[in-house]
Parts: sequence; C-alpha cells; structure tokens
Amino acid sequence: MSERIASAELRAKLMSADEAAQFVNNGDLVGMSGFTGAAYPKALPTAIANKAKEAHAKGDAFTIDMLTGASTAPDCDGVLAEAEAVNYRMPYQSDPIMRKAINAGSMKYQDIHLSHSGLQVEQGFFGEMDVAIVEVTRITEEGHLIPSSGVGNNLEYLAAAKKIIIEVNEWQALELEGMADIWSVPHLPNRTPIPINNVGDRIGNPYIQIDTNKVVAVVETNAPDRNAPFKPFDDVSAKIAGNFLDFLEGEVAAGRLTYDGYIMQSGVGNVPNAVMAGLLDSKFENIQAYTEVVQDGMLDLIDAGKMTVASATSFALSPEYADKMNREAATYRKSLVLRPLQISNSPEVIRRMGLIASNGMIEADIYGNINSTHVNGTRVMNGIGGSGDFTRNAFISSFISPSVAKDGAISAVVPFASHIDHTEHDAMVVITEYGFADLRGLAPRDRVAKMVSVAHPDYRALLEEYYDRALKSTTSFQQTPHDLKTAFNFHLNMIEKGSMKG
Ligand code: 0RQ
Repeated sequence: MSERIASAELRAKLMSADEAAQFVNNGDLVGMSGFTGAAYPKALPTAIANKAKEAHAKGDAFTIDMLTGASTAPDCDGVLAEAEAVNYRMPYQSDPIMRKAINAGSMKYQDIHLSHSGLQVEQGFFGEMDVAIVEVTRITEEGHLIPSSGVGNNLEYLAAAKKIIIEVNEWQALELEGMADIWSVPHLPNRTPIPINNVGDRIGNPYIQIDTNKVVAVVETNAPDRNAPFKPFDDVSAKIAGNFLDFLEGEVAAGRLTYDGYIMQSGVGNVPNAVMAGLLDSKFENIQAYTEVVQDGMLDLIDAGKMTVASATSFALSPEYADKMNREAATYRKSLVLRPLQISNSPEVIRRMGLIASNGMIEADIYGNINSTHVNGTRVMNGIGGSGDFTRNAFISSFISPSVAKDGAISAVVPFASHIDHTEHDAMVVITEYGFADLRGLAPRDRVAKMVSVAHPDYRALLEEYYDRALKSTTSFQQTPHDLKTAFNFHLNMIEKGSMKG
C-alpha cells in the first residue's frame, strides 16, 4: 500500500486517522474533498466525529465548519451530523441525518451555486481555512496528488488551508491517473478565458501541486465510494424519457440540433438517469456531456458507442458501476475528463458549449418558476448544486420530473412555487410523464396552458380554477396574475390535510 505514497517526505507523515484527527480542533474551518458520494475522505470524518462525541460527553464544545465539493455519504456527512459535529455546512449536501439537523435549526447550511463556492473560499468569505482533508489515489515522488474519483473544490481548499491531511485510498483504481485535468482558474482581476473549446479538451496536468510543507498527516484507507443505487426504471420515468426524446426530435426538426454531437448536461437523480437510458435507443450519435457528474447512464452510453466524451468534476455512480469503473478505468480514461469544479461548472464554458441542460425539480409554477430545493418553501431537500450554473447558461434549459410525488398527494405543478431557485427567465422547458411544456417565446399568461398540460390530470382543474381566480383577483395585475390570498393553498392543504388536493 505504501507504494502509493512515492514521496519519502510525505511517507514519513503516515499515521492513523485517530492520530491525524489531533490536527482538527473545535471551531476549525475544514475543507474536504467529496462530490456526490465520490472522492470524500473515508477515515477522518469518523475520527473527527468520535473526537466530537468525546468532547460532548465531557461537556465541552466541539464543532467544525465543513466545506466540500458537494454531497458526500453516510460515512462522511452522516457520521459528522450524527455526532453533532458540524456547525456550518457549504455548498451542498443530501444526507438524511444532516438534512434533519439543518431543518431542525441545529445546523447552519448555506446552499450556493457550486461554481461560486471555490471562488468564495479564495476571497475569504468563510474566514481562514484551518485544515484541508483530501482523498487521493496516489502521491507521486515529487509530492503531487493524483485525484481519486472527483476533483471538486480540492485546489481551492489545498491552497487556502494552513494544514493539509491526505487520505490515500487503495480502493480507488490506480488507472484513474490521467483522467483528471487540473488547471487553476486565474485569480481576479484580469482573468483570462478558460481555453476549453471542445468538451474533451485537456488544458492542464493530471495531478495537483501542493505545498508539501503544509501536510501534517497522511492516512491510508481502503474503502469504497458510497452512492446509493438508482431506483429501477418504472413506467413514469420511461414516459418522461420518451417525452424528453420527443422534445429533442422537435429541436432536430426545427434545425436547432442535429443527431450528431448533441452536448448534454444531466442533473443527479433517478429521473435524469432514466433519460440517459432513453438515449441509448435513440437516433442520437456521438453524444457528448459537459456536465458535473458522471452517472451510470453515461457509462452505458459510452459502452454502446453512443457517447464519445464526458467532462465532469466527479463520479456519481451506483456501487455496481463504481466497481465497473475501478475494473475498466484504463478504458474509460480515454472518454472521461475530471475537472476542477470552477471549470466543470464554469458559466463561461457552459455558454460556449451550447449544451442542453436537464435537471430534476421539486415543483414548478404555472409561469415556469422552478423550485429545486425546498419542500413547502421552508424544508430544504438537498440544494441547488450545479443546477443554477447550468440552467442559467445552457443553450436550452429543461426540468424533468414526475407530475406527482408521494402517491399523488403532491403536485409538481403548483400555482406559485413556494421557493424559487430558477426563475421564469431561465427555465425553458418543463417535462413530465404527460409531455413537455415548451415555454420559449411565451409571455407569462401564454405559459399557463402549457404548464397545466404537463400537470397530473387530478390537478389540472384546480390549477385552472386558480388561474381564473388570479386573473380576476383584486391583488393582481395582468403581467403575472396571482391571487395572493390563495397562491399557496396547494402547500397549505398539504400541511393541513396531507394532500395538495385539499
Ligand atoms: O422522495 O425517495 O422519499 O420518495 O424527492 O425524487 O422523483 O426520485 O427525483 O431523484 O430526480 O430528485 C429535486 C430532489 C429530485 C433532485 C430532486 C421527493 C420524492 C423522492 C426524489 P422519496 P425523485 P430525483 C446538478 C443538479 C437539486 C440539485 C440539482 C435535486 C425524492 O433533482 O436535489 O438539480 N435537485 N443538481 O418523493 C416533497 C415535492 C417533491 C418531493 C420530489 N414536491 N415535495 N417531496 N420529492 N418532489 C448535480 C449536483 O449539483 C450535484
């Protein structure tokens, strides 16, 4: 195992995770690797959680402020939340225990555009970074770090931190080396363009260079990335995938897209994964992805010869596909590029690519405002993640969702979104199992019928009644009619009666 640590200087700093946890203190700002269940540190979070539990048992305070690339896994976010060891979290999480603590008010969470997060660290918005804890596949003789299954904000955290702890994970395939393309976005002001013109362009090095003097500990691990498996495809997700393909076909017919070389971005989740499965049997060839995470569906498209290249910042693979990646990394390396988050999610590059974005949502309103994050406007689900980076800058931005959640008690189309992450100015197409609502070129009042047509039939009359009321309401003008007294009745019904139907 120690042959993965070729630098003698860093090999001399090998220790156990419990020993390394001595460098993490109460009140520290800690930057960790980790992005959608991949590349997060596997040993230090538990060691820090144990340290917190011991301190709490003695009546002492112990919490950290925790920054990552995005969500992690039960053995990172989960154990730390369970130990009440996190005071503040940024920029994205999806752990059930952590979500509960955030919504109970015992933990602070700032849910921000992922493309902004590294820059804000550089600009010192979160204070001085005490420790960076980063998982790698290997350390070279020169002390350079070979990223594991994701890059995220590692560059910014390693540069900003006073102390560095490195986890070298033997579970990660050595053949991942060469997949990462490390290039630092120039500091403000006087930025120069990011020189990426094509999805697969490589512009940097396969390793991260660090100040090895800052390394206080190196810890060896052998533990898998932990993403939950995707839900099996059902009839609803198959229909959504079919409607997404119909939409793409319409774009081809209109001359805005060709069957050759379509560039996609796909959000995480069960439905986006099903949409990719739909592309397998489509007429589209040489598909490319300029996106945030590599998902199971993309590996299937690559295997089928349908996808030529994907650029992302990390993997978000089910356990089965993560194993497959580990076995076949040398082959996948030819078609995959892992970039720092500031580049994978760069508005500049996204706009240049002319990509079609598709992300999941909690709800959309009749005018096309999208809520990606908050159930009933106040309870956070996961976070905006990269969906804003892509939605705002894509050539076409779509949202895909089943028309109902919780056995029909919740409608995905509501009169007024109870929280708005993506405005009517950014969202262009909303797709459910009932079809697609193409909102492009339409003023707000002309969007309503389209949105109602993709709502579940059980909710269509209720939405039409609301719109009639909004048109006549004394609280309303006609640009974007709303009856403010009843705009949130769907949500109030859900809270008071257990169903949006009332
Ligand atoms: O909960 O599993 O307990 O039944 O949300 O919903 O339908 O399986 O869909 O997995 O695609 O997730 C918006 C959460 C959708 C996701 C969201 C409940 C539903 C179910 C999952 P159960 P589905 P998905 C870039 C892109 C924001 C970040 C983003 C998300 C569970 O897409 O987090 O886009 N997006 N990042 O029952 C109450 C509603 C609901 C609801 C769904 N209206 N009210 N619960 N659910 N709608 C990638 C990154 O940034 C990393």
